[in-house]
This record gives sequence, structure tokens and C-alpha cells, in this order.
Amino acid sequence: DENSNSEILQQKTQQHPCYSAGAHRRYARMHIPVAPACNISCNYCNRKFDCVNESRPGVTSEILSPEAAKEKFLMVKEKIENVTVVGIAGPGDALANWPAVRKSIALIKAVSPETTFCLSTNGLMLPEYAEEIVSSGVRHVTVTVNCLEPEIGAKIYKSVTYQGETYSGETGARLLIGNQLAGVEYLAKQGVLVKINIVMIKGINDQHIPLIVKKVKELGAFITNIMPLIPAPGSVFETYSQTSMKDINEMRNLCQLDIQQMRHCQQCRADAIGLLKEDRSTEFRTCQSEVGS
Ligand code: CLF
Ligand code: SF4
Repeated sequence: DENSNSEILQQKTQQHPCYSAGAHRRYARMHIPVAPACNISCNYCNRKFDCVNESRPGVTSEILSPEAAKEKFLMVKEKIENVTVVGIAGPGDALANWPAVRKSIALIKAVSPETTFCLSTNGLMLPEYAEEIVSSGVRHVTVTVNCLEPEIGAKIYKSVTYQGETYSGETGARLLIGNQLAGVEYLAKQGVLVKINIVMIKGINDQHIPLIVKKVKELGAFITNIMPLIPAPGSVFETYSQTSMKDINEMRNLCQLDIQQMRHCQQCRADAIGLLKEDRSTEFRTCQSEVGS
């Protein structure tokens, strides 16, 4: 019934290392790198690297098929018992690879029904897939929302490819922002715990972040994660400076008045495994392949 469902969700969230500050020293997550493609082009991204929306630039991952991801999960689970969460965080966008992501979730769920699944997305495909996300049992979704205004978005997103058409500038940004906000609202209404990642870019969206936070709170978001820009080599923003943790923490302190803040994010890899502060992915890597462009 509804009460016990919400109790289970609460318990799962308390054991989710990203959603609960108290959980990250005790519970581990495993990212399965099953999502190589992306449908937008962020100026802070170099596609050779993992999705910067959720991960630190400068590291590559292998790509796994859903079957291989399940096999790897079983191997990991045998060695690391406290893995409570399987997350999909790239190296591209989880929803630009939805058929493979959906299949991976189903395969792992079949062997481990107690596992919590977690997705990270730029949100472009949420209008198409939010319903399926919910019906597949996912209750933890991260959407990266860097701005509410197309004018700001035009400085952050080079292009947005949606339903076979590629849009640039404010047109692309407007489409992306609209889909993100509609998706966040829908998911939150369905009881999904939505985390909003915000990449803080000095001189571009930093002054605008409190407005983003207020807006996503109004739409039902659960927590926000304000992250520093880490300029990726080869990206449009490669010459920008990294946002200082002093600036990040000041912004978090301000936004804390509106919604709880994640403060322990490690901007981890798309194939990260283990506690947030102790990545064990190298122990489980089968080959070292570079992600295609
Ligand atoms: Fe992975 Fe992201 Fe789920 Fe966590 S990571 S998909 S919510 S299970 Fe966590 Fe890593 Fe920060 Fe992401 S520390 S980059 S917030
Ligand atoms: Fe890169 Fe992620 Fe942006 Fe796609 S959504 S362009 S993978 S940072």
C-alpha cells in the first residue's frame, strides 16, 4: 500500500550515498557506463570524456552492453556488499540511450530486486520517457538545470538535437529548458526524488542560480547540487577558470534557505564504484577503451 511504499522509498533514500549526507560513508554506488550517446552539446563538455553534468572531466570509461553491465554488477556485489545504488551517469546522457538503460535496469532488477536505481540526465528527453522511468521503478533522478533563460542557455549550450532536428542558440536552449522544467515537475508529482545539478559558471550563470533553485523547489525538487565548473580540455570553456569552492559554498549557503543542499558530491566518473570518497572502479575495469566522439 501507499504508506509502506513511501516508507520503503524513505529508507532507500537514507541509504543513497548522494541523496543522504549521512549515507555516503556507509553505502556505495555503482555506475554502469551504458550510455555513450548524447543529444545536446554543452560548452563545458568534451565528448571524449564523461558527461560533465554529473562527472569530472578528464577521465574515460569503457562502455558496457546491458548484459555486460549485469555481469559486472554481480561481480561487484560479491566484493562490495554495501552497494545500495546502481546509477547511470553517462558517459553521455542516460535518456539519449534509454533502450539500453531500461534494459540494464530490468536485467539487474531481476537478479537484485532490492537495488535502488538512479539516473542522471540533461532532461531533454524527459517529456518522452518520464512515464517509463516511473514505471520501471526508478525513484531517484538527477536533472542538470543550468539556467531558466534562453539568453543564458545560448552561452552554455552549443546545440540541442531533438526529434531529428538540431537547434542552436536561444532556440535550442529554450527547448531544452522547457523540457527540463516540465520533466522535473512531472517526476516530482509522481513521487520521484528529483536532484538538480547546477554547474556554476562564473560570469555566465552564477548570479542566476538562486532563481533556478527557487524555481525547481516550486516544481517539487528534493535537493540541489551546485557544482563547480571544471574546465574540460578541448571544450569551449577550456580557458575558463575553475569555480572556487569558496564561491560554491557561499552559493550553497544562500540557497540552503530555499532547499537542502548536497555538499559531498565528488563529481565522479561514469564507471565509478564504491563509496563516494573511495573509487574502486579500476579493480573492476575489463579494458581501457576511450569513449568515442
Ligand atoms: Fe550516480 Fe548521480 Fe545517482 Fe549519485 S553520482 S547518478 S546521484 S548514484 Fe553523486 Fe557522483 Fe556527485 Fe553524481 S557524487 S557526481 S551527485
Ligand atoms: Fe556532455 Fe553531458 Fe552535456 Fe551531453 S549532457 S554534452 S555528455 S556534459
